[in-house]
Amino acid sequence: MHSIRNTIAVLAVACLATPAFAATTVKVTEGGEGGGPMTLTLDQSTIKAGETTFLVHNDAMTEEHEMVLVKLKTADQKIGVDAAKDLVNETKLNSMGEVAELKPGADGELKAKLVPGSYVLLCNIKGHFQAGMHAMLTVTK
Ligand SMILES: [Cu+2]
Repeated sequence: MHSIRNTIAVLAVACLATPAFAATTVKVTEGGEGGGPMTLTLDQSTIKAGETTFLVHNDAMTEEHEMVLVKLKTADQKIGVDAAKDLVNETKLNSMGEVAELKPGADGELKAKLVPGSYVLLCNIKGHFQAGMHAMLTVTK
């Protein structure tokens, strides 16, 4: 597990040191245990368009989390929750990829080429969106 984390750190440093291949890195931290409040936070909420790497860390002790990247039609688009399943209805959303089922303490990575617009990052494990696991990301030109 540590070697994976070190590899990611080395890659991130390599990217920063090579302007010709400059890409934005967004650090995503997820946390919260079953039955309690949960969080999904970004180290920056506005970034420039282009190649973007999301480095996702599950900071929870016992709970699995995931991260789904969704492009919104408008900044105020409502995210529909299927109340019976306690899940976000992903079929109605423009998903651009995800980091699936991260074990507690684990790290994951998602790369995407982002155009200007509004995005939301969310965890769609049962009940987690409603417990607070969503964050907005604005991409500018
Ligand atoms: Cu979650």
